[in-house]
Amino acid sequence: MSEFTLDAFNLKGKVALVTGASYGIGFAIASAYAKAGAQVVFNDINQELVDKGIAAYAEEGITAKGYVCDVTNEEAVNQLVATIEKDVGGIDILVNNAGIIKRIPMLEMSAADFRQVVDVDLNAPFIVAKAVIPGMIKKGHGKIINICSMMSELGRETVSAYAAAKGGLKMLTRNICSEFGEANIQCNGIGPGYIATPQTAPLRELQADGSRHPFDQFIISKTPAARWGTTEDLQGPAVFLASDASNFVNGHVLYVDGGILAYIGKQP
Ligand code: NAP
Ligand code: GCO
Repeated sequence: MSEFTLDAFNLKGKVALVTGASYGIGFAIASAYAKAGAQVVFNDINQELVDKGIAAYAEEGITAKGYVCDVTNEEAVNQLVATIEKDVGGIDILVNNAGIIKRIPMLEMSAADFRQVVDVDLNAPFIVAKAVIPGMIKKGHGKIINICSMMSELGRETVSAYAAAKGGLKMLTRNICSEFGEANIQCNGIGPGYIATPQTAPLRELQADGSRHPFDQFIISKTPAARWGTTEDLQGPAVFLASDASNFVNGHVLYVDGGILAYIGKQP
């Protein structure tokens, strides 16, 4: 048996594509990958965000390559992957992170809004994975990590489209595992709990009287850790799932939620 070393967790020589990674969770994961030795490439929806992202990575001492690409546009995604393969090399690690949410009561939500959320949060991970997998098969290995959610397991009012998409993303994760495990491609999910990013800022806004947002207080009561997660909380799990240390972990969603899914909630 070969001796275990911490080298199992390093990403030296690997090319990692993280979608929607100018800031937020994607930025934190990509930064951790760079610190673990990977060459980071990322995309975002417009040049302004990409430029801001490149500058933010540079402030961390990271030379990241950024590209403009709407992940819902299959032609643009195929072009993105071809450009990365030419500019940097074949992609070893893909994190499907780009995502949106629309918090609208179901009976007030238009079909167009529902479709837009599903397009970004579910159809796009399919499109990007489909573009990247052939190169991974040629390389003889690959890691795909889909950013799922508490809503891959739970519902709540106003997030019908998001929960449907993230539930589907959990099953897409299992299907990619099933279809490409033999090609030595591991596909897993990360299910963040409630993380303090721009996406959840509306749920944490202070009230006019200076009190905490009711939803903020609710999440604190539902989380054994009694706090919101930070993007840094996701870095170690993301490096683990991108590294050789997880080569026999496949089709799994790793919930990084401070214990929410295990807990009935603090008695009021
Ligand atoms: P965020 O702050 O909204 O960042 C999402 C990123 O994806 C943004 O840069 C966004 O660009 C980009 N994006 C959106 N649509 C895109 C498209 N069509 N093509 C390319 N890029 C696109 O979100 P976050 O909180 O960091 O979350 C990142 C991922 O984690 C999402 O999939 C989210 O569902 C998931 N998640 C978040 C939490 C949480 O509590 N924050 C918990 C569980 C899961 P724009 O700025 O232009 O929108
Ligand atoms: C919401 C939140 C959540 C988080 C995350 C939880 O409105 O309930 O935005 O959906 O974004 O997905 O894991």
